[in-house]
Amino acid sequence: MRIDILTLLPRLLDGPFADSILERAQERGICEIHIHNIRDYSTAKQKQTDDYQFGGGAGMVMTIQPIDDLITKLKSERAYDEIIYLTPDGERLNQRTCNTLSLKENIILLCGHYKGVDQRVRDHFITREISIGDYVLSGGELAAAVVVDAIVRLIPGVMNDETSALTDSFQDDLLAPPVYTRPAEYKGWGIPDVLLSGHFGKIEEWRMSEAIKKTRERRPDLLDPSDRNG
Ligand code: 6GU
Repeated sequence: MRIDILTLLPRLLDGPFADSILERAQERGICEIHIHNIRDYSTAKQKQTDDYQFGGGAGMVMTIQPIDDLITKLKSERAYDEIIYLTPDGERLNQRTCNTLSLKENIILLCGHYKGVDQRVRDHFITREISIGDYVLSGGELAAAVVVDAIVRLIPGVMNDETSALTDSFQDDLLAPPVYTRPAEYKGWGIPDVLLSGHFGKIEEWRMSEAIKKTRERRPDLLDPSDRNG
Protein backbone atom coordinates (compact mmCIF):
# COMPACT_ATOMS: atom_id res chain seq x y z
CA MET A 1 0.00 0.00 0.00
CA ARG A 2 1.17 3.51 -0.80
CA ILE A 3 -0.12 6.53 1.12
CA ASP A 4 0.59 10.10 -0.05
CA ILE A 5 -0.14 12.81 2.50
CA LEU A 6 -0.60 16.39 1.26
CA THR A 7 -0.02 19.03 3.92
CA LEU A 8 1.09 22.58 4.62
CA LEU A 9 2.76 21.42 7.85
CA PRO A 10 4.90 18.40 6.97
CA ARG A 11 6.87 18.61 10.23
CA LEU A 12 3.74 17.68 12.16
CA LEU A 13 4.02 14.27 10.49
CA ASP A 14 7.72 13.68 11.21
CA GLY A 15 7.06 11.70 14.36
CA PRO A 16 4.03 9.46 14.05
CA PHE A 17 5.31 7.10 11.35
CA ALA A 18 8.88 6.73 12.61
CA ASP A 19 8.26 4.22 15.41
CA SER A 20 6.84 0.87 16.29
CA ILE A 21 4.25 -0.75 14.03
CA LEU A 22 4.28 1.95 11.35
CA GLU A 23 8.07 1.92 11.22
CA ARG A 24 8.09 -1.85 10.87
CA ALA A 25 5.45 -1.82 8.13
CA GLN A 26 7.60 0.55 6.08
CA GLU A 27 10.82 -1.39 6.75
CA ARG A 28 9.13 -4.59 5.62
CA GLY A 29 8.05 -2.87 2.41
CA ILE A 30 4.39 -3.46 3.23
CA CYS A 31 3.57 0.21 3.09
CA GLU A 32 5.13 3.42 1.78
CA ILE A 33 4.23 6.77 3.32
CA HIS A 34 5.12 9.89 1.32
CA ILE A 35 4.65 13.37 2.79
CA HIS A 36 4.30 16.26 0.33
CA ASN A 37 4.47 19.95 1.18
CA ILE A 38 1.64 21.67 -0.71
CA ARG A 39 3.59 24.94 -0.59
CA ASP A 40 6.27 23.47 -2.88
CA TYR A 41 3.69 23.39 -5.68
CA SER A 42 2.47 26.98 -5.40
CA THR A 43 3.19 29.10 -8.48
CA ALA A 44 2.39 32.34 -6.57
CA LYS A 45 5.25 34.78 -6.07
CA GLN A 46 5.41 34.31 -2.31
CA LYS A 47 4.39 30.68 -2.62
CA GLN A 48 1.05 31.55 -1.05
CA THR A 49 -1.30 28.65 -0.50
CA ASP A 50 -4.33 30.47 0.91
CA ASP A 51 -6.47 33.52 0.29
CA TYR A 52 -9.45 35.45 1.65
CA GLN A 53 -12.84 33.87 1.12
CA PHE A 54 -15.26 35.26 -1.44
CA GLY A 55 -18.21 36.91 0.24
CA GLY A 56 -16.10 38.01 3.18
CA GLY A 57 -15.69 36.56 6.64
CA ALA A 58 -12.87 35.58 8.93
CA GLY A 59 -10.44 32.84 8.04
CA MET A 60 -8.31 31.97 5.04
CA VAL A 61 -9.16 29.33 2.46
CA MET A 62 -6.59 27.02 0.84
CA THR A 63 -6.33 27.77 -2.87
CA ILE A 64 -6.89 25.27 -5.69
CA GLN A 65 -3.74 25.69 -7.79
CA PRO A 66 -1.01 24.04 -5.67
CA ILE A 67 -3.35 21.22 -4.63
CA ASP A 68 -4.44 20.66 -8.24
CA ASP A 69 -0.84 20.54 -9.48
CA LEU A 70 0.25 18.14 -6.76
CA ILE A 71 -2.73 15.79 -7.12
CA THR A 72 -2.51 15.89 -10.92
CA LYS A 73 1.19 14.99 -10.78
CA LEU A 74 0.55 12.07 -8.40
CA LYS A 75 -2.36 10.80 -10.51
CA SER A 76 -0.15 10.85 -13.61
CA GLU A 77 2.26 8.51 -11.82
CA ARG A 78 -0.21 5.89 -10.58
CA ALA A 79 -3.90 5.21 -10.14
CA TYR A 80 -5.39 6.13 -6.77
CA ASP A 81 -8.22 4.17 -5.15
CA GLU A 82 -9.28 7.06 -2.94
CA ILE A 83 -8.41 10.74 -2.54
CA ILE A 84 -9.49 11.51 0.99
CA TYR A 85 -9.98 14.94 2.53
CA LEU A 86 -9.64 15.08 6.31
CA THR A 87 -12.29 17.44 7.60
CA PRO A 88 -14.49 17.73 10.68
CA ASP A 89 -17.58 17.69 8.42
CA GLY A 90 -16.64 14.36 6.82
CA GLU A 91 -18.10 10.91 7.61
CA ARG A 92 -17.01 9.82 11.07
CA LEU A 93 -14.18 7.24 10.97
CA ASN A 94 -14.98 3.79 12.32
CA GLN A 95 -13.38 0.34 12.26
CA ARG A 96 -15.41 -0.74 9.24
CA THR A 97 -14.02 2.14 7.16
CA CYS A 98 -10.51 1.32 8.40
CA ASN A 99 -10.91 -2.31 7.32
CA THR A 100 -12.06 -1.17 3.87
CA LEU A 101 -9.24 1.34 3.44
CA SER A 102 -6.60 -1.18 4.57
CA LEU A 103 -7.36 -3.19 1.38
CA LYS A 104 -6.56 -0.29 -0.97
CA GLU A 105 -3.42 -0.07 -3.07
CA ASN A 106 -2.83 3.70 -3.31
CA ILE A 107 -4.52 6.47 -1.38
CA ILE A 108 -4.04 10.22 -1.01
CA LEU A 109 -4.81 12.03 2.25
CA LEU A 110 -5.32 15.79 1.93
CA CYS A 111 -4.97 17.75 5.16
CA GLY A 112 -7.01 20.94 5.47
CA HIS A 113 -6.11 24.06 7.41
CA TYR A 114 -7.63 27.44 8.30
CA LYS A 115 -11.19 27.42 6.95
CA GLY A 116 -10.34 24.45 4.78
CA VAL A 117 -9.90 24.10 1.04
CA ASP A 118 -11.76 25.80 -1.80
CA GLN A 119 -14.96 23.79 -2.33
CA ARG A 120 -13.96 23.10 -5.94
CA VAL A 121 -11.06 20.94 -4.70
CA ARG A 122 -13.61 18.83 -2.86
CA ASP A 123 -15.97 18.74 -5.84
CA HIS A 124 -13.39 17.77 -8.46
CA PHE A 125 -10.66 15.75 -6.75
CA ILE A 126 -11.91 14.29 -3.51
CA THR A 127 -13.55 10.84 -3.47
CA ARG A 128 -14.19 10.59 0.25
CA GLU A 129 -14.25 12.93 3.27
CA ILE A 130 -13.38 11.67 6.74
CA SER A 131 -13.60 13.14 10.24
CA ILE A 132 -12.02 11.39 13.23
CA GLY A 133 -14.63 12.59 15.74
CA ASP A 134 -16.92 15.32 16.89
CA TYR A 135 -14.39 17.95 17.94
CA VAL A 136 -12.30 20.41 15.97
CA LEU A 137 -8.55 20.04 15.40
CA SER A 138 -6.44 22.91 14.12
CA GLY A 139 -5.63 20.95 10.99
CA GLY A 140 -6.03 17.61 9.29
CA GLU A 141 -2.49 16.37 10.02
CA LEU A 142 -3.15 14.67 13.34
CA ALA A 143 -6.31 13.18 11.86
CA ALA A 144 -4.26 11.86 8.91
CA ALA A 145 -1.82 10.26 11.36
CA VAL A 146 -4.76 8.58 13.12
CA VAL A 147 -6.17 7.27 9.83
CA VAL A 148 -2.77 5.94 8.71
CA ASP A 149 -2.14 4.19 12.02
CA ALA A 150 -5.60 2.66 12.12
CA ILE A 151 -5.42 1.25 8.58
CA VAL A 152 -1.76 0.24 8.23
CA ARG A 153 -1.87 -1.99 11.29
CA LEU A 154 -4.64 -3.99 9.59
CA ILE A 155 -2.58 -4.86 6.50
CA PRO A 156 -1.62 -8.55 6.61
CA GLY A 157 2.00 -9.00 7.71
CA VAL A 158 2.21 -5.77 9.69
CA MET A 159 1.25 -7.19 13.05
CA ASN A 160 2.45 -10.39 14.68
CA ASP A 161 0.36 -12.70 16.88
CA GLU A 162 1.04 -10.67 19.98
CA THR A 163 -0.42 -7.52 18.49
CA SER A 164 -3.10 -9.27 16.45
CA ALA A 165 -5.87 -7.02 15.24
CA LEU A 166 -8.36 -9.84 15.70
CA THR A 167 -8.73 -9.25 19.43
CA ASP A 168 -9.07 -5.48 19.22
CA SER A 169 -11.93 -3.56 20.69
CA PHE A 170 -14.47 -2.95 17.90
CA GLN A 171 -13.24 -5.68 15.55
CA ASP A 172 -16.25 -7.75 16.64
CA ASP A 173 -18.32 -4.75 17.73
CA LEU A 174 -17.39 -5.37 21.36
CA LEU A 175 -15.05 -3.46 23.65
CA ALA A 176 -12.03 -5.46 24.81
CA PRO A 177 -12.17 -7.24 28.21
CA PRO A 178 -9.73 -6.35 31.03
CA VAL A 179 -6.21 -7.78 30.86
CA TYR A 180 -3.65 -8.51 33.59
CA THR A 181 0.01 -9.47 33.76
CA ARG A 182 2.48 -10.46 36.47
CA PRO A 183 2.59 -10.18 39.38
CA ALA A 184 -0.70 -11.88 40.22
CA GLU A 185 -0.78 -9.90 43.44
CA TYR A 186 0.51 -6.35 43.80
CA LYS A 187 0.04 -4.33 47.00
CA GLY A 188 -2.78 -6.70 47.86
CA TRP A 189 -4.54 -6.12 44.51
CA GLY A 190 -5.37 -9.50 43.03
CA ILE A 191 -6.67 -10.66 39.68
CA PRO A 192 -9.75 -12.72 38.75
CA ASP A 193 -9.17 -16.36 39.83
CA VAL A 194 -10.42 -17.73 36.52
CA LEU A 195 -7.35 -16.34 34.72
CA LEU A 196 -5.13 -18.58 36.89
CA SER A 197 -7.35 -21.64 36.47
CA GLY A 198 -5.65 -22.92 33.32
CA HIS A 199 -9.13 -23.74 31.99
CA PHE A 200 -9.13 -22.19 28.52
CA GLY A 201 -12.87 -22.62 27.94
CA LYS A 202 -13.74 -20.90 31.20
CA ILE A 203 -11.25 -18.11 30.49
CA GLU A 204 -12.75 -17.42 27.07
CA GLU A 205 -16.24 -17.46 28.58
CA TRP A 206 -15.15 -14.93 31.22
CA ARG A 207 -13.53 -12.68 28.60
CA MET A 208 -16.63 -12.71 26.44
CA SER A 209 -18.94 -11.93 29.34
CA GLU A 210 -16.66 -9.09 30.50
CA ALA A 211 -16.56 -7.70 26.96
CA ILE A 212 -20.35 -7.76 26.71
CA LYS A 213 -20.73 -6.23 30.18
CA LYS A 214 -18.32 -3.39 29.38
CA THR A 215 -19.92 -2.76 25.99
CA ARG A 216 -23.41 -2.66 27.55
CA GLU A 217 -22.23 -0.17 30.18
CA ARG A 218 -20.12 2.12 28.01
CA ARG A 219 -21.28 1.74 24.42
CA PRO A 220 -24.77 0.23 24.26
CA ASP A 221 -25.03 1.67 20.72
CA LEU A 222 -22.53 -1.00 19.56
CA LEU A 223 -24.89 -3.79 20.64
CA ASP A 224 -27.84 -2.40 18.70
CA PRO A 225 -27.63 -3.68 15.12
CA SER A 226 -29.94 -0.91 13.88
CA ASP A 227 -27.51 1.68 15.19
CA ARG A 228 -24.25 0.53 13.62
CA ASN A 229 -22.24 3.41 12.29
CA GLY A 230 -21.15 2.46 8.79
CL1 6GU B 1 -10.24 15.23 9.91
N1 6GU B 1 -9.84 17.69 10.76
C1 6GU B 1 -9.97 18.67 11.66
N2 6GU B 1 -9.42 19.86 11.41
N3 6GU B 1 -10.64 18.52 12.80
C2 6GU B 1 -11.17 17.33 13.03
C3 6GU B 1 -11.08 16.26 12.15
C4 6GU B 1 -10.38 16.47 11.00
N4 6GU B 1 -11.72 15.20 12.65
C5 6GU B 1 -12.21 15.61 13.81
N5 6GU B 1 -11.88 16.90 14.05
